[in-house]
Amino acid sequence: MTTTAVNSYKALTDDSAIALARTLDFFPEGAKLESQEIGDGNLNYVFRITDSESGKGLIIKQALPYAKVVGESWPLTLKRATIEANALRKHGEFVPGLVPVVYATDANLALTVMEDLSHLTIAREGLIRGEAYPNLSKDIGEYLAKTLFQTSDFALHPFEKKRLAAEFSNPELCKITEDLVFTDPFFDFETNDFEPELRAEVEAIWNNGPLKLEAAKLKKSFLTDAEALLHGDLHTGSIFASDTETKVIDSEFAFYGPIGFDVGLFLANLIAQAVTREGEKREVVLHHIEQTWNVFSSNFSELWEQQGIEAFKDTAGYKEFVLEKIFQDAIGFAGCELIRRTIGLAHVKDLDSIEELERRIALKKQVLQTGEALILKRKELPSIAAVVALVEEQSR
Ligand code: SR1
Ligand code: MG
Repeated sequence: MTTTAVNSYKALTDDSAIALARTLDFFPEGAKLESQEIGDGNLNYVFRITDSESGKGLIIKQALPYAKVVGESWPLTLKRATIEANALRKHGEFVPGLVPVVYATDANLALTVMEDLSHLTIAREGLIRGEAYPNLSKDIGEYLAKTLFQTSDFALHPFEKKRLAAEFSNPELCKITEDLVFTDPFFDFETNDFEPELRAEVEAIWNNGPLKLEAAKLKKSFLTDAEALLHGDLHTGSIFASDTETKVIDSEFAFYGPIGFDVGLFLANLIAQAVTREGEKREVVLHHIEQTWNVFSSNFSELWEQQGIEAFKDTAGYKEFVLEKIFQDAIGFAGCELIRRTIGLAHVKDLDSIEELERRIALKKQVLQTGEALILKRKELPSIAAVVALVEEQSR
């Protein structure tokens, strides 16, 4: 299947989603099709179409012309559907087993038709229920290394890299991140959302000059460091998982940005999960944090040695310099993500679903402190083990 026929934009319903699915060369003629809207994200509708006899299914994702999380008062480009489909396809060239197959797209209807992954669970949901997902960090470490290295100047001809950077120009979605991750939580802006019990800690952030200076530097890196084609929103809600499989979805925020951003977002969301756990179950997530970085850096290093095209690739210390920058950026971005997921517009269920107020507030204060420490100490932390030790220190 390729691009479907030209249509003008109209929000899909269950009936029109089924009608559209029938036009694709996927289900047998006359199949009894059912549709269910299963989207639980902030921005889109997601229809699962299934053949009730065979159980075979596909997903039709439609971008809405506004952000669902806020409503029609926040208009949002439909071009993000094309960005998402093209990013899935581009990343799929390097990690075919770790992203869904895209069957068809329609730019006018802002649709992406893709592989049904309903046999898997959104990693955030499973992790909240206490799942371990033994392959998660190995798979995401590999996903990060391969997608980011192969779309960078270390692997691509400069003309091709700049062509891709132009193709994936994504100003509106980047603006969401620039505001919600890097700006609003550091000021008294009305998009912020936090419990009154956190006001003293939040005001301390707004008044912390050295912290704001480091946040400004990280924002500048996000704005200007066009290093690789990022996923752009790699939190645990953008990943489907089981004990044996991992698939990265939802790449509508894709753009050319700093490599450490994808790494840091994933690490932050693991940290936000780890703090809610105790004992062995916590160890599992702490191990995922270490393993993500270790698998990423060893795969990236191997790709550098075997496939790197940079003239300076064998210059002593250059690879180490590049990996050190990625590490420090990742830790700083992780700090920003932890702060915004606690006091900004879009929270994480890992923390918000804790019913007991006293425990929820205590953990949120801890997450804020961890976020601040990661931002401020990112250049002093010598290893991922030191990051895990810092997370543990904040829990005491
Ligand atoms: C208005 S969108 C809010 C958040 O949801 C997305 O998944 C991104 O993380 C964004 O910051
Ligand atoms: Mg998303």
